[in-house]
Formats: sequence, structure tokens, C-alpha cells
Amino acid sequence: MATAAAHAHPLSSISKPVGDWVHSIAELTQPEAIHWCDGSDAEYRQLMTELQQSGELLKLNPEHFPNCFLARSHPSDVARVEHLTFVCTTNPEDAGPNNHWMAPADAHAKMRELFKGCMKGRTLYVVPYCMGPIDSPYSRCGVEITDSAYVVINMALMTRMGRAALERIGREGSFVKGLHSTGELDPNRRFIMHFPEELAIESFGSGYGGNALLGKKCHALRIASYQARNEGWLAEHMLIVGLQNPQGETHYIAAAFPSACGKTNLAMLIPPGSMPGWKVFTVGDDIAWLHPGPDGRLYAINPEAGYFGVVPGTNPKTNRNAYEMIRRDTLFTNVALTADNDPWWEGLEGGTPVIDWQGRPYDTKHGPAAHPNSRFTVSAKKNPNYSPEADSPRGVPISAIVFGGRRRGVAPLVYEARDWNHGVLVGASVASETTAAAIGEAGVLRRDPMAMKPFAGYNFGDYWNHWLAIGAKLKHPPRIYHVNWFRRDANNKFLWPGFGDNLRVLEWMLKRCAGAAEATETAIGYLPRAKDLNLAGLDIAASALEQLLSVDAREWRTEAADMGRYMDEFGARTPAALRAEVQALQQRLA
Ligand code: SAT
Ligand code: MN
Repeated sequence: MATAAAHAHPLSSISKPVGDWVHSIAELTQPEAIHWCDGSDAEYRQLMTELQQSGELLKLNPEHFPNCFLARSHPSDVARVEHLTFVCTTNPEDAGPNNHWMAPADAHAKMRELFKGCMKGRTLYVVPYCMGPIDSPYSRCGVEITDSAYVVINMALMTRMGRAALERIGREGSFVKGLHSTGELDPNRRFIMHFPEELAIESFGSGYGGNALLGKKCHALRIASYQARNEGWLAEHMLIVGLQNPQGETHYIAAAFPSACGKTNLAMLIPPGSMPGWKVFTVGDDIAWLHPGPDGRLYAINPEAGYFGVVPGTNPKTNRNAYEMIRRDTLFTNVALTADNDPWWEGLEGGTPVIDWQGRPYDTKHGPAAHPNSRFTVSAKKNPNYSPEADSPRGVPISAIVFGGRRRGVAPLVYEARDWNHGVLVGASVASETTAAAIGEAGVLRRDPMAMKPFAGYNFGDYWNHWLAIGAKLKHPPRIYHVNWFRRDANNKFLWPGFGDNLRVLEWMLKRCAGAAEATETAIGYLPRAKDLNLAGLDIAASALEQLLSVDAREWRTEAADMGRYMDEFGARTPAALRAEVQALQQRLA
């Protein structure tokens, strides 16, 4: 039988709590070998070699795409599985109607049966990681146990993984315990369980993305949001971007959008040619941990160290930085191949697919060549606009918080909340059309408060209350905005060009923060008039701008009523102050 003691390891810094836990999991799962990850380059290369030998990774054309690889997941395992994701709190009310719930004892018993002996003949990898800069007081550590080498290399790119994390865990004592096995990849034996009260995660039966890279959504959002509530901070589904204006001042924005709505593109934005002098720096593209700072401002760190971005649609026009970044040192999952063994995806604008994402000869009757949720994994350091502040232990001060969704109507291009509490309503009201990032029908409008519907580790009622409490603590709170890059006209065409031109909207926000831009007051908040936006060099019809910057009171009365009904689902846990915001909105719309 395999035990932790039976396997020599080169790390001297293993603390007793970690050692004991690994030992007990090895007894349960019966691996053939145990590998303690040290996070070294040699280890990474070794794992990559093994994955190629086993056929799990294909080397891409080394001349066109040096050090790039392709992984194909099981065709039934291509996205997050929200219906199989549970938050297991003692009291079901604490998980809330926004989560699937299971009693902790029942969930542990169910998972124990699945994990029993599941690593026979496999290697158990121990993956210590730190979410956030290794020397930041805001960072939190975890250990993922997994039987997937693919998961290990993703964690190596996505987190600060290895020896330094293990040392920090030894000093701190507490860490998030994440147990993962790919099992048989049987969708009927697949569960992603969270135990926020125990700081534990158990994931079985999937090898994909947010289901398996436990540092990401499971730890940095579901467990961390719960921890953050107890400790007085926020764990959010937000990118963090620094914008340097032509005067040389840099301000930071944090922005929340649902999965596959352009967070990575906004975080890596390239200013349009008609906005000379602007520079953009990426701090993070998916997750922000926000702390009230000693000066009364809100500070953000990115807990991650890499990007797990959507590939389709990436081209030199939509995101030149990403397009260039993923030409080397990148791990692709579920893209197609050309005859040259180059990766190919829809929206690439060039090349011809010959092998689809499942490894079959490409045939349009099978659908797209690359899976719509195909991904790149790459270290954030490869981003040409990587912000030097991304490694700052105290984080960056946030001037504006932006919420957004993918909506063909109702929501204008941009509006500003009246104050923090109204901004919490604006965030809580986010609705968005579903995407391929999660299993289920795409294009269906659903409420996705703060873009956290799949990720809040506790009751949304309590979560909104916590947002209000954080605002009350901030002497200089960020202003709060809502944007909609996805508004369409009667012919279903996008009204706004998006991508780099989104900087025009961000510039207006920053000017508002500095008291240097005007707006018109409407029932839903402050909107720019066309003349308040920098539209130099932009070819856009006046009628399009009019639609983008209009508020239809009738539509918004329906919207406000719907929001009120949604809040009712959370009963007494919905804060009175938020209900008051809905009523005030309804009065302004009457
Ligand atoms: O699969 S992930 O959760 O990592 C990506 C996403 O849906 O945002
Ligand atoms: Mn995300």
C-alpha cells in the first residue's frame, strides 16, 4: 500500500498538517506513487515529457509555435458543470438559493466512495500553491492533491506553485485542502464539492478548467468569498487593469463580467490609433481579491499568476497582445489543427483546419473545428503588457468598479451608479446571456449578480450585505459603473465596436472620478451624452450612439420589477438597504 512515509520526497519543509493529510488521502486513494511538486523548471519539463510520451499532449509546430502544446479533453468534459457543483454548509440557508447544497456529512460520504482506491496504478501529485504574491499578507495558500499531470502543469502556469508556497503553509499552519481525481471521466460520477466551513474542496470525474484546477474558481472564488466575508474583504470575478493616460498618470479599474464575455480582452486592451499616449497594463484577467486599505481606498491583488483564456475569436484585430502572447510557451486545450500542425480556431482569420478539436478529420457537419470553450493556459509573465504592480504585495488602488453582462437590449453602453449602495444594486442586477464556458444552453438570459452566480460560496443575500458593509468602511470608495458592449440593433448587429474602443468608455469613467467629465442624470444613474465621450477617429452612426446611450423607462420598469422578484428568492437575507434601492429606482422610473 502506498503511504506518504513510503515515498521519499526532496522537500524538507513539509509541515505535520500537510504530511498527515497527504498520508490519509494516500490511504484512501491507494496511488502507486506520490510526487511532491517543488515547482521547478526541471519538474515542469519532466512532466511535459511524460505527458507527450503518454499521448496526452501533442507538440505543436515548433517553428511557428515554439514550446506550445495541445491537450484534448474528453468530449463530455469541456466546461464547468454548474449542476454538479455544490456548496456544503451545515445550514442550507448559508449556501443560499444561488447554490446547489448538500449536507457536509452526506457529501463527504458520497465522495469517499468515489475516491476509494481511485488512484490505483496512478501517481498522486501533491501541489502546494499560493494564490497571490508569495509575500503578500492578502495571499492565501492551498494544497491540491490530484492524479492528473495535466492539472499539475496548468497549476504551475496559473499559480505560484511549489516550494515557496509549501514553506508559507508551514509557517501559517492553515491551508485550503483540495482533493481532485479525474476518476473515469464519467459524467454520472462527477461532482465538485465545496466545504467552506472546513476550507476544503473535493472534485471527482472531470479534468477540465474550473472543475479541476482547484486554485481557480473553487478556491479563489467559492472558498475565498466565504473566507473574505468572515475577514472583511471581497473575492470577486474581476479583471484588474491599469490605464496610463497621456499625462502619465495610471489609474486602476476592476471589472466583473460573466465567463467568456471578454475579461481577458479588456484586461489586455490595445488603445485605438486615434487615442495616442494611452498605455494599458494587465494586473489580472479573471479574479480580484479586494481589501479596504489603510488610506480608506480599496486595494486589489490578482490571486492568479497565469491566464486560462478563451481561444476562439482571438486575432490581431480583437486582441493583438493575446494573439502574440499565445504563439509561444502556451498550452492549448481543445483547439483544431492545420496541416502544418499549427493550432487553429474560429475567428483566427487565416489558415485552414484539417483536424478538429476531438482529433477527427475536420468536417463542418460536426460543428466548429475548435471547441467554443477551447482555452489557452499561459503564464501572465508572457503578456507584453504585464503590470509590474501585479507582484506588489499591497496591491493596486481601485478608482472604479465596472459590472457588465452580455445583453442585446435594455442596458445602455455605460452608466454610473449614484453612490456605493446604488452601485451594489447595479452589480446585483447584472444579467447576461449564457456562454459556452459552462455546460448548458448558450444565449439564455439569466441573472448573474456581480458575475458571481456560479462562484459565490455563500447566500447572495448575505453577500450583498457584505458588499454594503465594505462600502461603509471605505472613506474613498471607487465609483461603480455598468457597461454593455454587446447591445444590438434591430438587425441583430452589434452597435458598439468593442475591443480597443472600449477605452473611450473607460476614459470617461476615469475623468468622472477626477471630476473632469460631464454626464446626464437619468432614473438608472448617470450616462454620458455623445459629446462627453472621446469619439475622435471612431466611425459610428449618430443613430447607433443614440440607441447605445438611451434609457427606455418602460423596459426599465420591467427590469426593476424583475430584480425585485429575484431578490425575493433570498427572503429575509436580502438586506433592507438593497430593497430600498430597488424601491428608489422604481420611484425614479415611475
Ligand atoms: O473553466 S473556468 O471556470 O476555469 C473558466 C471560466 O468559466 O471562467
Ligand atoms: Mn472566469
